[in-house]
Amino acid sequence: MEENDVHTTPTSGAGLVVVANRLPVSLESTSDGTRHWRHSPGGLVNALEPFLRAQRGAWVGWPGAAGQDVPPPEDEDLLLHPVALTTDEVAGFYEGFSNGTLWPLYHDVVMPPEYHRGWWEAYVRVNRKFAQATAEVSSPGATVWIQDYQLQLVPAMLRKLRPDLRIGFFLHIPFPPIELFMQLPWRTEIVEGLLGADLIGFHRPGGAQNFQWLAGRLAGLESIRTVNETGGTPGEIRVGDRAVKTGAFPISIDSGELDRLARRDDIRRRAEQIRADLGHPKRIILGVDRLDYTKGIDVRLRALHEMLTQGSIDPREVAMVQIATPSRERVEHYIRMREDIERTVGRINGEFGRVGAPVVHYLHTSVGREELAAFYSAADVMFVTPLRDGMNLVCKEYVACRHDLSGALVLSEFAGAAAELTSAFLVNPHHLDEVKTTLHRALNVPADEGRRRMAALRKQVLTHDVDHWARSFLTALGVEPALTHISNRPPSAEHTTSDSDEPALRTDWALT
Ligand code: ADQ
Repeated sequence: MEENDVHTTPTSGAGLVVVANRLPVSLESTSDGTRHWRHSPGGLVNALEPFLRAQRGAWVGWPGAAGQDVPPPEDEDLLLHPVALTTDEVAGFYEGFSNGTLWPLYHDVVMPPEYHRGWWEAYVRVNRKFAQATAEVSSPGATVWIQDYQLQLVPAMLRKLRPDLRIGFFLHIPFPPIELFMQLPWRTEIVEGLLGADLIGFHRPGGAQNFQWLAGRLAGLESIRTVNETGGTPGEIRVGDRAVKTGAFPISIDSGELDRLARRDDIRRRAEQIRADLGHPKRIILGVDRLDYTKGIDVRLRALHEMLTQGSIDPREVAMVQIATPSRERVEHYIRMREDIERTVGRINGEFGRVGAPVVHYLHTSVGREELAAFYSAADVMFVTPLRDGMNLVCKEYVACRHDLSGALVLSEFAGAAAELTSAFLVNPHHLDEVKTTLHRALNVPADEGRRRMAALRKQVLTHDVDHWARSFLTALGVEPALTHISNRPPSAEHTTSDSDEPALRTDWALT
């Protein structure tokens, strides 16, 4: 046992604790040198903050700026517990091991992962900091829910410090194929780190299956039950006298909130304005992503370029909008990718645009929820082509905004969401000709077929929202559903009368 592992159980603290790389607030500096906290909304924050507040829970995370040790904002319903990181730790743990090793390795080595001992050491050190911070804020017997690939060692470290806790872990990115995971020099340490949890959740059953196999191979552990590919049966691994559960919990969005937003008059007017600003093209194609090489933005642009060149798309009739949030701007792969994408946009507009009428409208920015809902409402085709994606929330957001059943979704088979959204125009993003023919089909889909597909997609997205995800996970972890602040919205007529004959993917094994 390491010296740092000695810990005493506090007599007070929070009964429900979320641990994530980032806090739901970030510390920002203004030009005059003053620093202030800003709420940073996002899928995870929207999903977890309401019921954490209802429980007067705690959130442990990094405030997003190196070397800052500023007390967090006072909040009587939610204890914010910052984990301060040094500049070296940000470089080694975050930019290095998390985003230079694990991110590409877990995304099918779309870019080559780099393996550096110094990055690994920083990852271990920072995971220990998170485990210690969590041990300090958790009440006796508390439930702790650890999020994502940056914190895979925290479950075992925390269990050593606080064996009284109930620990859940959820991985938001894909768990890789076995032969890729086996590349990792620290593969056994990662598997053993995760096995400190009582429940390990993945988006897809395949991730849970791979993990179970690896637990046998690398940690010599026996699986009591294996995961069923339909997601219907959870797996269990025997670790000493504990049983570690694994299973699939596909994450989702607050679909009800987006549905209501898209129905609002001001959002509809804004969508009309967007169409007008684009020159009333016959068809608008939309891409919305973090600027990340896994998202396949280059695939979209290449397909569009070839279609324009071959004449299968008329540049006077079609406009594409690509909204790309700046992301990981100090990491080398991201710097080069941004240059490539912007060069391709320039090339397409140079060859096919006219004065005042570019074909591709590229916005390197983040937009607010209302503006995003207006863009989703304005777009005829949502173009989602990741080479690999754990889930992909953008495609679900688009569907939630299409209450009039118009619009078409082109979706990569390599997004976790493809398993649920089977009525989308599914496509292999590695096959450029297929991407082109699929985009063509989506742009020209007959109205009846389009409505039928969208109705089926909406049925899935509106009935499997983020509350459903959180409740499924916590129930499987053994937390009473009543403890969670889950809305009991009655399903709207539309949710129950879809004309789809697609069976919805069963995602709620934990409740049965
Ligand atoms: P991400 O890789 O960030 O998430 P995604 O699931 O698509 O990918 O979520 C992105 C979120 O950011 C969406 O809510 C989207 O609306 C928002 N967003 C993207 N671009 C934006 C822009 N320009 N302006 C405003 N908002 C923008 C990781 C995994 C995913 C997994 C999620 C949740 O990589 O596979 O679905 O976590 O588990």
